[in-house]
Amino acid sequence: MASTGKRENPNIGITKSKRQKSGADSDKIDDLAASESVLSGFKLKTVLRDSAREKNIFLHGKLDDHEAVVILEKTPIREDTLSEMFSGSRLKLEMKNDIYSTYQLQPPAHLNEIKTTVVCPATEKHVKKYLCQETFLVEETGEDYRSITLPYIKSQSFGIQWVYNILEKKAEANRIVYEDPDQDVGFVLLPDLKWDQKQLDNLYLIAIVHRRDIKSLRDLTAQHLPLLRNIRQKGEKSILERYGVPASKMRVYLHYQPSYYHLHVHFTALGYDAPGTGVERAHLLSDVIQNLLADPEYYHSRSLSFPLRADDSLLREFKEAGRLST
Ligand code: M7G
Repeated sequence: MASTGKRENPNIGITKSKRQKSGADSDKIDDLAASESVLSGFKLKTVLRDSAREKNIFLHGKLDDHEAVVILEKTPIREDTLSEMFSGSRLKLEMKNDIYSTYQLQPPAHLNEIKTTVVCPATEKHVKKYLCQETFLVEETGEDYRSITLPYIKSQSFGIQWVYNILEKKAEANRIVYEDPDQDVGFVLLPDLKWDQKQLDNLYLIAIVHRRDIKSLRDLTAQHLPLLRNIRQKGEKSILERYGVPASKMRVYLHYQPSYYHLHVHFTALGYDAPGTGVERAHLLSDVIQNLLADPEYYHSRSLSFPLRADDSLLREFKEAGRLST
């Protein structure tokens, strides 16, 4: 994995005044202390997906009688922890042969943490999202969007209460990296759920717009150019200032289809193979801006391709409308 910079711990440099300004103390939902034993009652039903290479596992089960998805993920080893790792760990020899030997290294607990994400209560859609499945590419015309996709997302999409909680400072207020409060071109920039902020190699932030009337890329027209340019300029500047990562080391893009229909932009480290960066789903913000400059209605009229999972009901809608080539 390519390194994005030398500052290994991005939390360094977050000043107390910045934390206070973002309203951390008034945050009620982020009650971290109360969550310590939250997983002790988890009852596993199925393993949705696991990967030895990515060192993660996605589980579906029950937590206090609610459906729950739990994601466990081993995090990368940080260079700035190596000396403590070598001096403070137990080393158990597994085998030795000539010049070769392998060990089990047992580091202190705080260097051996597992990033854990809990979705509870989880909907059936959450469970399906993480289930490993065959996917199919759909080519959606502007007309398909209006007649098939739009009615579907109005009835079926994931809730976006978490987005409103962020915009209203009811959750994650202490994690905000930058905010432009303007209700037209403003946004909130903060670490994505997927990033533990322990190292820059897998840097992942999202910019969530204050406007509530833009569902996705499909709604964008030239009138949104000031908003998009603002996100790009101020997002890149804030990430440079906070983490020391320049724009040339970042991938800034939108997903189509997104999971959550409230406009947001992904900022990921260029060297990080983040989920959803393939050409069938990611649209670079710089390309989006260029396309809208060339044609103000580009995203209303153009066909856009995206993958859908085998059991996605939107796929069924496209099939029933005869819009899926087999
Ligand atoms: P997307 O393109 O709508 O869907 O991106 P995807 O999840 O299929 O990529 C939404 C982004 O928001 C993803 O990168 C999520 O990891 C992130 N995200 C989702 N939730 C529920 C939260 C949350 O509660 N807090 C934060 N900070 N990020 C979230």
